[in-house]
Amino acid sequence: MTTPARAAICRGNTEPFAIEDVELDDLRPDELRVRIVACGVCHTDMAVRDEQLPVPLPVVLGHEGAGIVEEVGSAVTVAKPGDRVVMSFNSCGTCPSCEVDAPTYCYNFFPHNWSGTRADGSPVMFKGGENMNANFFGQSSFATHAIAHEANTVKVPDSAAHIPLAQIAPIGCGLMTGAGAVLRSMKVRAGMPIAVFGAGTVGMAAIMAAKIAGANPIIAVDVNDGRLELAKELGATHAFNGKNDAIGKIKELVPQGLGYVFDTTGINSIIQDAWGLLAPMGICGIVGASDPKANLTFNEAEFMGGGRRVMGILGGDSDVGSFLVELLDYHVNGQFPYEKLIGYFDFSEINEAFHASEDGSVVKPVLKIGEE
Ligand code: CXF
Ligand code: ZN
Repeated sequence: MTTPARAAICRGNTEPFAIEDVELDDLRPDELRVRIVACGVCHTDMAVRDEQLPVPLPVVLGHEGAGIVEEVGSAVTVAKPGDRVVMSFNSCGTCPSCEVDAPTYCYNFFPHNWSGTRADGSPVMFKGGENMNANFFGQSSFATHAIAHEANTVKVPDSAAHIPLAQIAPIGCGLMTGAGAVLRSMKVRAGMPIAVFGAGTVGMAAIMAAKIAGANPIIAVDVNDGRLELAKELGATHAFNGKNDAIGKIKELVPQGLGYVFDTTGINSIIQDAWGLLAPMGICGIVGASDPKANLTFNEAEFMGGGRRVMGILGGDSDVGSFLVELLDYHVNGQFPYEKLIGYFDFSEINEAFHASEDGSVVKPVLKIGEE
């Protein structure tokens, strides 16, 4: 017997999202049905809407969901009915990357996250009896209810019981990516200088994490002065506008070079300028969505000679479960104050929430979908 739900259907960028009736499939052993309380909006949702990623349309998006578990399959151990949970991306659990707790590099990422169905091709959602593409990032949380999986569900720890789920929801994607890039991928060392290019959700999370790691100085670069002010509130010791010779100013501030540069812009010229700032053994982390046809060039001798590294990063090398709990601990302690990035919208305002992200007026829109 299917479960009725309401979901925001994405039919591409020529039509607004429309909230319509759908039905969820019965649960498989490793699945949970979650009543969604809130879901963050991420640029990856926009990339799918704009058909820049190979996700079939129409589809139910949303991959930063949080809610209350209603029912679990027979093999689920991560949570039980009534638990508060937050969801992230899905993974197979058995490939060589998953085996070493690196699920962001899951060999089977596409079928588990972007195929519109379960990995075995079966639908998780129907609309008027017809199959509907869903299971986006193993959730599709722009809906009143979602089917999630053992691998992408995290029980909210009791230490965060007082934090509203609407505030917890966005932790499973961009925030995790920026913080994980600093703490897990690049393993930023205390006392070392870092520059973060782009002060969106990922860049801001990287700045907060750089402060946690004890990096110094922490330099934020963006073209929006408002964002630079916020970056300073969150931990940046210096903030330079990219339109005003930020590279020259960084060279002046740290003449010996930077231990780390982190690019969230995906813009070739910025990445090339950024890695030109690296000190010996410096690491350039790249995470921005770039033009798939773009290639970077670099001077081989400069890289090899100084032991410099370029590191492609997905999802901040998060292992999902323990890293999200660690980030929630930092949040509860006030060391990861990402609530300053959030603007809340009602579910019915989903189109306004997307506009607010795109015009830059809100760093992290969060849709409030149901009661806690
Ligand atoms: C993802 C990319 C793959 C790992 C987790 C995060 N980005 C989503 O927007
Ligand atoms: Zn995302």
